[in-house]
Amino acid sequence: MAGMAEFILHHYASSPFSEKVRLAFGLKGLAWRSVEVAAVPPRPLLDALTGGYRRVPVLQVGADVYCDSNLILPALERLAGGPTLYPEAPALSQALGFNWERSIWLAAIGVRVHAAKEDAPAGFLRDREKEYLYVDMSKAAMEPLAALNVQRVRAQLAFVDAALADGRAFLSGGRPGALDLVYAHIVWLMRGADEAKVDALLNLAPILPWLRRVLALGHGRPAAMGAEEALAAARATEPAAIDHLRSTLNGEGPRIGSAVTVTPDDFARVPVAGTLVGADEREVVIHRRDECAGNLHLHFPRAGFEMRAA
Ligand SMILES: N[C@@H](CCC(=O)N[C@@H](CS)C(=O)NCC(=O)O)C(=O)O
Repeated sequence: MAGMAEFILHHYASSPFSEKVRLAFGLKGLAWRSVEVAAVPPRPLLDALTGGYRRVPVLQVGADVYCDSNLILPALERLAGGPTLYPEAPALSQALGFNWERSIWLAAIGVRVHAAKEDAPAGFLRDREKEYLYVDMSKAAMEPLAALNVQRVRAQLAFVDAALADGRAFLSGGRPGALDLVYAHIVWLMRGADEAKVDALLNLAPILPWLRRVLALGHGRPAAMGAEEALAAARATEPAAIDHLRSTLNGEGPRIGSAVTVTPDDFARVPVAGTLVGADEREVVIHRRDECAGNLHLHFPRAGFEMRAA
């Protein structure tokens, strides 16, 4: 099953959460298939796999679809070989990563927009405001908060400065891990508009050697794949048996076999409908059947998502 199936990442180049996953491929030295999706929907072939989950990145392994980088990294750790993504305290690293991304996402976008010379294209701004961020990302709307956003980001990055001050190569010590990737991809996003400006604005000099080490992990070995081919790969196989969850569901909440929706609780709150086939305190798995892709298991993290009876 998964051991034989290829890792297929649906992503686009400028997506920071995708960059986190690409760096995880690099850290592990993995070969993978790269399906480039549009930065602005519609993405009908990806929707066929995800049931409408609207965000990127998405990892496909045969007929198993992993939504959200916060589940994709643990899934890679379980399914792939190579160096560990969690050289220290895996659960703490996941908790800290989750909270860092959550707490800083809007401010980081604000810094990026502030550093950019021009607005993003109108269609992009419209889509992100209506369907994803629920905030206007134009310079006109974001500029009034620029100084505050710099403060917010700077206050968090001070922890990174301090963590690296003893001369360690990576946040957890001598070996790179997921924690490095979650901090680095947000800094990568902000610097994307104008490196020199952002380096000065955020006083990044003390952490640039670390950032360069993390980005030098690279992306592993991607090979391009078409979206049609990815759909065919899902259709050609059945979802893997669910044997990795720690417990079955008990107590409150929908029962296995019942109809549910799973919805992000922050951005792009699009419900995905299916039949609950597995859940523990970390992950929920739903089954859905798609005309083109066949039987699918969709995997979501519990943190940051809401499961409800449909
Ligand atoms: N918590 C999610 C966040 C993903 C996310 O917000 N991705 C951005 C791109 S980096 C996105 O989907 N933007 C809207 C879009 O591309 O449709 C994860 O870790 O995967």
